[in-house]
Amino acid sequence: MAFKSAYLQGVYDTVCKRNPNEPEFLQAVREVLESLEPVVEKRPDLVKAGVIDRMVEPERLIQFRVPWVDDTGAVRVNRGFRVQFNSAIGPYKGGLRFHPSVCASVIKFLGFEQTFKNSLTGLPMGGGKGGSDFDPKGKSEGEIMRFCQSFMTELMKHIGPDTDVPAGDMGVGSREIGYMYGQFHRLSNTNSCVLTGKRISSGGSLTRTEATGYGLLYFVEEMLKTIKNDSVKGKTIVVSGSGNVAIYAVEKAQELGGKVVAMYDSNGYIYDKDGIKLDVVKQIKEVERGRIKEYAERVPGAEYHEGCKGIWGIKCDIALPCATQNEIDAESAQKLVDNGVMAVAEGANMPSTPEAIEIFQKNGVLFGPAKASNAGGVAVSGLEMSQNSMRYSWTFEEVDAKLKEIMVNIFHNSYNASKEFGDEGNLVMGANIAGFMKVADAMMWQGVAY
Ligand code: NDP
Ligand code: 2IT
Repeated sequence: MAFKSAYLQGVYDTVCKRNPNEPEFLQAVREVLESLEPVVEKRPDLVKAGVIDRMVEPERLIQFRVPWVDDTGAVRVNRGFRVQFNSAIGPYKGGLRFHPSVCASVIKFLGFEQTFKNSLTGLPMGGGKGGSDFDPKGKSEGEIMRFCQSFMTELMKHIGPDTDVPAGDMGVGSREIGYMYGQFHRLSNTNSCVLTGKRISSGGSLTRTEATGYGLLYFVEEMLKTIKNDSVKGKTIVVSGSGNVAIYAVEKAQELGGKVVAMYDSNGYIYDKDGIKLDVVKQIKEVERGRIKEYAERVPGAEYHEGCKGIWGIKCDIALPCATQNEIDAESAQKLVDNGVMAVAEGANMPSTPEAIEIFQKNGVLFGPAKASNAGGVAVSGLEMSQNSMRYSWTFEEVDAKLKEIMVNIFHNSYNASKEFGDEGNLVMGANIAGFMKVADAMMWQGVAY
């Protein structure tokens, strides 16, 4: 569909021309530009200053070779990336993803979205993202460590506590952050805050592990309360994925009285009508690094099904996609709607296709877009940076309270922006506009600096 504004159409056409074969990046840009239609009408000054034209072009994209030696002595080569998308409101900030699907398109869509997400947190963080097509699955501890060390040996030339502060994302958890931090620490002879998601003994923040999942549920609870005078309590919930975000989304959902009945990994899904036993999932995934199918072997009455898509056919009140991009397509969205889903909120980045989002919105399903609903992880990363600067640490309860306040504010700022710009309750539009405004303001104030 064409844009109403000829200016936005021109911006999008240029992005398409400059970034051929990058479908994920174009998808993320298109969604934001569509949300900005009412903004360009009201703010010709932003158009004149080329703010949007500048925002869709990354400030810097670094691509590098990552050589390492596997356990057989063979030399292996992977590709590393860091996109430094926008630093108008603070140092570049965003995770590192290790997954075979990583390419420039994926890293750029993530870095673009991160800019608006970080703005929504209210903390001074610009947008960045990075990673590698390295696949941690099936690698030994030694291989993971050598890869991480090689990756950081190059990445460290481009990052710093006031320049760019990476963290984890898919395939990068505490283990990988530790190996990268160790290498940076050794080569720089500093203990500066150059990564977040650190272990507590090395300057990490309490609640960072739980932050994205917990934050997602704080967002959902506030959305249900404000729009439907309802809550998570008593709701049947499906959560996709079984990694960091999914596990702590399940934990908080259960604490709030919800019943989570299904989860998956990239091989298949489990269904437990009595409610997922999270200690079993944690043991399999966090301790043993095993496969989700083992859950059904350990818990009587639980089922395992090969393949992922079937999970969206399970009847539920709330669906929380927490695995990967485009995991909910139109067909899956329609199934959820037909089964009476009332709310969908994104823990993963861009897990719903544009067609799926349209189906949710047309059918009155409350929809929390990733930029808003999964911002809790990076928010606590921001709080980790604050604590490191202060040489101080807050308690779990203190960080958790700040996280909750940030998520509640993100919901209301997004909701209020949707009202102000004429489409009350459209949180995709509201979050995009609310995130955009702060970055745009900073770019206007700083002149044509970037
Ligand atoms: P993890 O690596 O801990 O977990 C990823 C999960 O998603 C695994 O269960 C994985 O299964 C599954 N998965 C990956 N690819 C696919 C696929 N193609 N089909 C089905 N399942 C798949 O990552 P995180 O939990 O950290 O990240 C999950 C999502 O949340 C990502 O989109 C990430 O960008 C986003 N996110 C993460 C934040 C964080 O703080 N970690 C913050 C905000 C967003 P398998 O093990 O089989 O690969
Ligand atoms: O997508 C995300 O927001 C993250 N992976 C978290 C980034 C961070 O810097 O904590």
